Amino acid sequence: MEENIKLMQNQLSLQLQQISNSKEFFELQAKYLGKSGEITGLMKELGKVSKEERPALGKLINSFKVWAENEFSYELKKIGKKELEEKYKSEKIDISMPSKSQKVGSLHPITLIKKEMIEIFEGLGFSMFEGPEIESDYYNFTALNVPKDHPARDMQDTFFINAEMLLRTQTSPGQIRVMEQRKPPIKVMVPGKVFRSDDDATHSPMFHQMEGLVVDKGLTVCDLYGVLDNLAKALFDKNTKTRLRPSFFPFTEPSVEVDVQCFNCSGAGCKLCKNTGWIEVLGGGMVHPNVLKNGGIDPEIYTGLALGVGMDRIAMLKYGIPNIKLLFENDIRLLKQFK
Ligand code: 2U9
Repeated sequence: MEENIKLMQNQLSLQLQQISNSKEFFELQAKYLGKSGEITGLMKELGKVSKEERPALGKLINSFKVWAENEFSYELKKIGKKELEEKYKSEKIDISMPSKSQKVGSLHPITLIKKEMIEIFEGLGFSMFEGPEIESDYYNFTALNVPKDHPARDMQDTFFINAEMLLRTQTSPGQIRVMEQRKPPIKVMVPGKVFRSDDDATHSPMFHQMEGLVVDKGLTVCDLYGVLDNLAKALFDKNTKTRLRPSFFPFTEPSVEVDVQCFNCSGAGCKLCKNTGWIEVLGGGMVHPNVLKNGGIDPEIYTGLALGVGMDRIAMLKYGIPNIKLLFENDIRLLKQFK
């Protein structure tokens, strides 16, 4: 048996030198040190030898096993290092190769218009306020001089959550909150999502508004016109002609709607302006004294001007989008046109 062990050791020594990859290494390791490997086999045979021989032989097998384990561990390190070097060599990066082009996303048309409007309002000295999308009946209607029996409160127009809470139908409740919190002079823009039960090619149950409010001493309709005209010119073209038409909103008196001369036909009349030469883009007015009072501001001392604009409508007009639903379908064919 002693002879056998020596032979086995010489054989293993030779075989270890011949190993060229980790697959061969693990095969050889299993052959000797595995559960049914050669060295394990020697241990089993030990049971067959006489009691006298057993201790010395056991010691020999054990030291052979320790030697083999050391050799294998040394060899594994060598093989691992060699294979890693080969891997690095084969995976060398050629920095002169052209890189793979990365697909770059684009901003949504509503985001583009919102950013543009924020910049325009900032340029006119407005700061930004964002109110909650879930509002109380008080902030959305009562404080804005919309009486209890006004048609705007109708279930058909408003998404009520319960008798007291609803999804805001305009961003105006935000301006009431601003008036409650700050003293004039106030100059604030309130952008955000609004909700109305309305659904056709130009109306969506969720759309986006930007509203503005200015409260100070001595503001008049001239200031209102100045802000509206500046805004329309900044949004469309600096030479855009604007006109005001009288209108009605419960929260402003007087109230106006703002048209711009059709940018498609320069006023001659076309399909876009329905042959009128004008396109409605904004609404506005002088803040109703009741609304100022509800915001904690004395209408005998201060006056206010306010305006509202549908950002979806502006995006549709500016980018020639025929149906509002196209803005909310996330169709990549539309979105990638805004790179
Ligand atoms: C306060 C006082 C007055 C906001 C105003 C409009 C006129 C307006 C429409 C534009 C298109 C709504 O999205 S739209 O359909 N808005 O015409 N909005 S005045 O007036 C306010 C707001 C807050 C405290």
